[in-house]
Amino acid sequence: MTNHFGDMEANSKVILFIGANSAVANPVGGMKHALRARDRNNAKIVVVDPVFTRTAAKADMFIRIRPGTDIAFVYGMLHLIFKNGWEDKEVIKNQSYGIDEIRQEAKHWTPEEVANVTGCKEEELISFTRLFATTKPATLCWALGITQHSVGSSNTRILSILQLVLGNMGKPGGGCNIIRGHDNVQGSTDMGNLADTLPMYYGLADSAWKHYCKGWGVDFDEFVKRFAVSTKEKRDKVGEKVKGTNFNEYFYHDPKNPEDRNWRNEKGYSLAKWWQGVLKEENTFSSGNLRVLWVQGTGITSMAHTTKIQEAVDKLDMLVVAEPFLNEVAILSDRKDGIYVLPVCTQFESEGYVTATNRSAQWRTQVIKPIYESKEDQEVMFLFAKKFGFYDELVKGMMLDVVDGEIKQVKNEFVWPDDATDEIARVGQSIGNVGRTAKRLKRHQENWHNFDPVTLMGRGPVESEYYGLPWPCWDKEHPGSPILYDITIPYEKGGMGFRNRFGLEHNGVSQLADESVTLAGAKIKGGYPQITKDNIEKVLGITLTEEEKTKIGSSWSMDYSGTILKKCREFGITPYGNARARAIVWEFPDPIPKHREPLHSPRWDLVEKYPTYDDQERNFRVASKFISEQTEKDWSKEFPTVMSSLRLVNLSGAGMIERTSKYLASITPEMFAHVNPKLAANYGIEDGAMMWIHAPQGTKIKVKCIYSESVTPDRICLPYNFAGVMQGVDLSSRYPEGTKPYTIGESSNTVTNYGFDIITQISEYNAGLCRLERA
Ligand SMILES: Nc1nc2c(c(=O)[nH]1)N[C@H]1C(S)=C(S)[C@@H](COP(=O)(O)OP(=O)(O)OC[C@H]3O[C@@H](n4cnc5c(=O)[nH]c(N)nc54)[C@H](O)[C@@H]3O)O[C@H]1N2
Ligand SMILES: Nc1nc2c(c(=O)[nH]1)N[C@H]1C(S)=C(S)[C@@H](COP(=O)(O)OP(=O)(O)OC[C@H]3O[C@@H](n4cnc5c(=O)[nH]c(N)nc54)[C@H](O)[C@@H]3O)O[C@H]1N2
Ligand SMILES: [Mo]
Repeated sequence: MTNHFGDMEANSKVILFIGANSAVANPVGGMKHALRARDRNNAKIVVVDPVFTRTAAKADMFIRIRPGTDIAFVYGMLHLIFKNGWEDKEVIKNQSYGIDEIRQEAKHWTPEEVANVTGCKEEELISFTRLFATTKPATLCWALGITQHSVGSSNTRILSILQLVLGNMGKPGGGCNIIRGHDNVQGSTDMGNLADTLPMYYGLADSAWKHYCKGWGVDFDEFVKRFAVSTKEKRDKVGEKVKGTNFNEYFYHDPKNPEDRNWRNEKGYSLAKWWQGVLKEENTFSSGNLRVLWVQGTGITSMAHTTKIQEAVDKLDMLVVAEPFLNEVAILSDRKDGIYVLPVCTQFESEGYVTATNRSAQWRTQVIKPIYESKEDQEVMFLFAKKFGFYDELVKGMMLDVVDGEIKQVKNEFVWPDDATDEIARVGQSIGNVGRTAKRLKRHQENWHNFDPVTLMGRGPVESEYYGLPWPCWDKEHPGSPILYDITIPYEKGGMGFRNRFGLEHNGVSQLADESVTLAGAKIKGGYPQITKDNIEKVLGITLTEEEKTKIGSSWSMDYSGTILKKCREFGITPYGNARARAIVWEFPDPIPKHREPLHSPRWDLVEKYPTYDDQERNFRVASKFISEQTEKDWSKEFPTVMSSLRLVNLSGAGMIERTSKYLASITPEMFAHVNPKLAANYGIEDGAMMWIHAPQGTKIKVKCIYSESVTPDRICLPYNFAGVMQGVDLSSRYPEGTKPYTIGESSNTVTNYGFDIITQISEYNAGLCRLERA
């Protein structure tokens, strides 16, 4: 999220919800502030969605598009923007790279072609584009309707490009407001609960491991022995350079010899496809089968392909579930041993900070001590580390600090969670986390009443700091950055240009901002590169002392000495550079976003014109099918109906927590799907009757048909918050005594179609196909 909800409320003149149903999913966050923006500023609210949602019911304009066609829709907007000269020519010339290619692609997307592909009306596209492009500032909000597709990552890029082209980036009331899902989902991403990077997006290269080892106070050469390592000599001799899908990522390995790999530098299995590592039925890249699954805080039945998950759970050596509620993955299998359920306490029984969708941190105090035999999450991890002999190394980082520009051990005991917070601040330089110390965050908690909820600005004891120190918060004096990429305010108030992350030039074009683009108050004029040990003297025109030279880290994000940050503060510049935003991601399969039909498309006539990607030999640790799946046959003949996900106000995620509440459960006592009466009539299914939903992979679920005009007759939508019934079979008897929730039902993820985003591997939850049958 580049901006924040208070900013949207105070400054936005148009608010687009695209692929977000905030009235249901974020009523207090996104929705309330949007409605207030309308009250305060007469802001217009527009919804672009395949379904007439509750958010749409509150909107000034609703445009219905077919699931999976957002790229076509946005190019249609760009087509009109360029044609009418509504683009921000200064931003394009001085702060962007690759917009010419976008302009070229946009030429193809005439209103006529957009209407053909997306199903919207030409007049809707035209009138909405005029409103969005000519009213400033305009903001857009997206969520899962954008990301949960095989083209999810391209979807997010084209929306960012739209805002760049219109000059809405870095402006109050503008930006891209991605309404993140769970409580602390931004924080958990920052903390690297991901298979492809160390915390704070450092990646997995050895430079990242070395940075962490330093911050943890452990020896790198010793540490890497925990991984299977091949010798460099061996690698260079037989190794082959294989291009990964992420930035600058290359693996050296002998493809024929899985033992000969440096596993620490390679992505693990993703949550979406870990089961492939157990079943090994498709190509996987690992030295053996996955044998143990440890689950701590994710529902699993909320993931796609529950029948595959079921098979995998059957085959595992061991499944561990460490959670406050019984995770229903534990009852998928009827195995009698090898499943361990560890009771973990809830957030109310623990302390620490969470990070909100706008990058603000919030400290939370323990309300009560953990009840019964439950333990806090970190305690479970500590016991694990003790058992496996690395407890000392695990906790050492909490007893270190920077003394005279070097990391040193400063005490022999740690205080949880304060010292963990300070360790995260010290190590997390890449997102500007250095200023987010426990002391400051606790002070913010004590001063809630002293912050303005609209500007986030503090007064009194928190004078001139933004609430929760939204990152980047470069150092311990920095106030945090409420709006990303705002160059009109100085460094010390949270200003910044675009980050220089992808080199100095590409195809002979400088990637730095034009000389006319200077951060307010900065002593360095125009664009400049990210600051490193090698360039600091030249860029800043200074000479470092010998002591500074020995202590300085290799770059701004790996400099425990703090030298780079200190010098940058003196010059009023951000350490990460002042660059151009790139519209071309040259490492990706689609350097500029392209519309590609879903793997199972209801429009066979468009598959040839807009085919999906080539099959992917490897992403994370597995192969994925794309074109071979898409063109196997015209799936829509047998499965004519599009299927997408729906969220419910009373249930959340895998739904176990709420379904164990009598009152919440009673609101939706059964699993169901919303079906247009016309579609249901074709199959003779009455309102409230049971029906089967069949999926292309041969799976089926039995759910209640609920008539709804919110969906058109070509599509249905269904909630994903149930489990406990599998393809018509009731699994009630498998719940340990006293753990069965008030309601159980089929998981929609039993019929979620095959399909994964080419970069992130998120599942295609929103544009699959199905067939209905009266039960
Ligand atoms: N009560 C409740 N609140 C929740 C949750 C919950 O389970 N229950 N979950 C939380 C979580 S984890 C998250 S991530 C957020 C998610 O928040 P949202 O993403 O707002 O929730 P969804 O209902 O998935 O909304 C996605 C919208 O995208 C639409 N859509 C589907 N396909 C497409 C498409 O191709 N293009 C476009 N433009 N739209 C499409 C859907 O019809 C739907 O209206 O909600 C959070 N809040
Ligand atoms: N078909 C379909 N599938 C989807 C989606 C969709 O739109 N459609 N949305 C996807 C999205 S965006 C998401 S985020 C996921 C959400 O799905 P999940 O990640 O499964 O979400 P929850 O059910 O909230 O899972 C939280 C789990 O954590 C446990 N828990 C709660 N608090 C704590 C704690 O303090 N410590 C520990 N250790 N455990 C705790 C709970 O018992 C619960 O089992 O679902 C995804 N799946
Ligand atoms: Mo989510």
